[in-house]
Amino acid sequence: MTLGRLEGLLAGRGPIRTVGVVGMGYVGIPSAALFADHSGIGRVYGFQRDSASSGYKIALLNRGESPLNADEPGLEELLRRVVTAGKFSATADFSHVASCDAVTVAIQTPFADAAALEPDYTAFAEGVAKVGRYLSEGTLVVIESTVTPGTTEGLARHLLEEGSGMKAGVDFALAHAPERVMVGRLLAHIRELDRCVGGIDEVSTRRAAELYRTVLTTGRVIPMTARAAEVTKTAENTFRDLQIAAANQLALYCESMRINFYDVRAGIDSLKGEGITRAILRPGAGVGGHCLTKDSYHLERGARMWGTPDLPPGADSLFIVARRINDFMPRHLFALTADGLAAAGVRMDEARIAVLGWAFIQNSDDARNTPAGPFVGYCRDAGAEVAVHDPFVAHAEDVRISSHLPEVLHSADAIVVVTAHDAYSHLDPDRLREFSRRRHPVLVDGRNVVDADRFIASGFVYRGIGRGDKNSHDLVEPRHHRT
Ligand code: SAJ
Repeated sequence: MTLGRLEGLLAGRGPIRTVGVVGMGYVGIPSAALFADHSGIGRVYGFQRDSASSGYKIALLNRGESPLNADEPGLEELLRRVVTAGKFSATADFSHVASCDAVTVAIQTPFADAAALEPDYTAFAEGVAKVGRYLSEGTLVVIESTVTPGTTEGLARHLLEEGSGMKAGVDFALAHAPERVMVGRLLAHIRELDRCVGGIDEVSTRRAAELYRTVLTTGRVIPMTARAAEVTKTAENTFRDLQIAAANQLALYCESMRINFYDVRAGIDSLKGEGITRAILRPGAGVGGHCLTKDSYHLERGARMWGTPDLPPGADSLFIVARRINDFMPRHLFALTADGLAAAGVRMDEARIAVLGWAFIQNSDDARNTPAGPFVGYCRDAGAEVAVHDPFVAHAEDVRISSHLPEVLHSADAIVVVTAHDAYSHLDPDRLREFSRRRHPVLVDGRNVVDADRFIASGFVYRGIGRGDKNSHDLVEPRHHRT
């Protein structure tokens, strides 16, 4: 059997022994450390551009320390082990790519303008171009970043071929293996979650599968084409965003029909049995983070890059409508707040609003694309004064955040729960009313964390997302009230 040129080059290299990982972020660092910890791999380079914002990571990593601010079980010890063993080092010198049998690229791919489906590939393209410049024949390149379907065979392939003067699928192997890691569980997820591995051809898929088998424990390689892997990654987050949007829309319907969304949710959940599935997620103040807020746009852009899908004429994409519903929720939270203040007889432009939670997700300091941002903007645009509390997030652009709840609650006309931090799951209405010094403070529950009846009984004006059964309750005179 005559081996194709690429197969011959890979056979000539033998098993993968030297690996490069581009992008020392929350995906690249654990990935590089795990490759370095494998007995069959002799050397791993962590490539990191020496930029003002992240160049500091190079020295930190070479001391065996992690620059990630989240608590990642086992990562610091693993880094120390592989650095001490001389198997891993971080560097800004991309010329070491020339000695790598495999190079993975884990650089973020945000959207410059999501509505216009315009991603910002600046950092990604810079990193891939540097790999191309030093690429040697027979090397495997794997794109791990979440990208628009078609980017691996398109932009990435073009930059690698242009930089190296070589041809993908002939002189070097090229694949996409999207990351599925979640902060706080990075090492576990790289080892234990199944890994979709998609080559631009069979030979590339096989070589990429060989690379990831070195770090997988219970996770399996799921081979497919590069484009199928790109669609899998963007679609798995698109479907989560869709499920959240469906819960949000149903919650808005329940509010207008004066019923409790959570009764309906429990009712639907009771539908069990063979082959019956209903994923009723939770409505809320909005969808933040850097996965769900962008991956639907990558999928949409990819689908349109490959021609015009056969869809009902004039119908908006279900996935884009879902994004609009989720991005509408901070606006709805503002409408509930305005309605509550009106019921309490307080003008919005004279109101002091206490925002509970800045992080985009409970019990985390991650505030990327947080729904609290637009909500605070709407309040300020309407003339209200805003104070923000968060037990995990200390700083945010043009917002002062306090971790001292009584300070934030002082003289608050409205108290709005935006993030479901555990700190807000046992709020006591009488204490909150004392801190607020208002006879009828407003409590707006954006995450279904408070007991509506207790707050109403304590004299609060209550409003809650999905709580159509409580949002027009009568005002109760508090038993005792000290101003
Ligand atoms: N949210 C809701 N209702 C829900 C669930 C979430 O409003 O029922 C909101 C959250 O408050 C948050 C946003 O959506 O603002 C995103 O929450 P998330 O739980 O999806 O957390 P992410 O953004 O960190 O998503 C990541 C993704 N993981 C990767 O991309 C590797 C996603 O695929 C995972 O499903 C998710 O973690 C997870 O399940 O933890």
